[in-house]
Amino acid sequence: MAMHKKTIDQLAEHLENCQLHAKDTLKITDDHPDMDWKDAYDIQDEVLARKLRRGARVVGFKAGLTSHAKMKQMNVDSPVFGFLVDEFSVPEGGEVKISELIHPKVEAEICFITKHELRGPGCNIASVLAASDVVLPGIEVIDSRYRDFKFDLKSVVADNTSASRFVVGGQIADARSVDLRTLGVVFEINGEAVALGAGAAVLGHPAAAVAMLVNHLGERGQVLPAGSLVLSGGVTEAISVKAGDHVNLRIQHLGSVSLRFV
Ligand code: 0L1
Ligand code: MG
Repeated sequence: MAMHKKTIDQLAEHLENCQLHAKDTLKITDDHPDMDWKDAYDIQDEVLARKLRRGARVVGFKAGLTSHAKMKQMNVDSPVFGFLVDEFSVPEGGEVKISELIHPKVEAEICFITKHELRGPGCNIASVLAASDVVLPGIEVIDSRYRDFKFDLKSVVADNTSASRFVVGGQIADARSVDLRTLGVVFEINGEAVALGAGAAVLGHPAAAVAMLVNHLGERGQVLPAGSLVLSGGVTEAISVKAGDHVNLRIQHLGSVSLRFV
């Protein structure tokens, strides 16, 4: 169904208000069962447009649900894509206020910064590596606006794939100098290892998630600009957090990055 622009605007306003005021909602397909993928990404684009009108700056993009662990956890079978703006960014070792979120979870991610513009269709792992500058560790804080995480994928896309905060840091490495498939990942909460993984958990190679993002943008007539940060998706399942939790992500050869919930 091609939704009316007025409905798209209303749903974008509703979802963005839920994000800004940490209020949950029922999944939007309950009232709009015929919403299609284009409608869902159009709503996400309108959420972004609202932020840009208020002066936000796009700092990157994210691929989500790119590992089998995450797909199994959420009972879904395909990746989704979203945007990152400056208001989501947390400084390395910084604090995230639980009161500003609904039910946050953290994800361990291998992140890319691109050096050249990437354009789909036809983007693949090799084109991503050739256009990438560096890779580095990142923790994504996801916070679905849907009550009790009860949603379907189209509702998740409209809700900018649950994006809420992220931190990147650690020790950057040339994207071509490390084998991203075999990088070991240790995710710690309060000093205890809570999940382990390796880069290959993300679609066999984390650059494959970036290529899928680029091809998705290409279908919508968009490109991945040079200098973009891309979160390639959680290597392990997402972990719920509470006030007082200190989260640390260590990635082999890439150092560590952390944040604290207060
Ligand atoms: O970053 C992601 O893996 C997207 C997750 C979207 C669904 C969720 O809220 O778990
Ligand atoms: Mg993620």
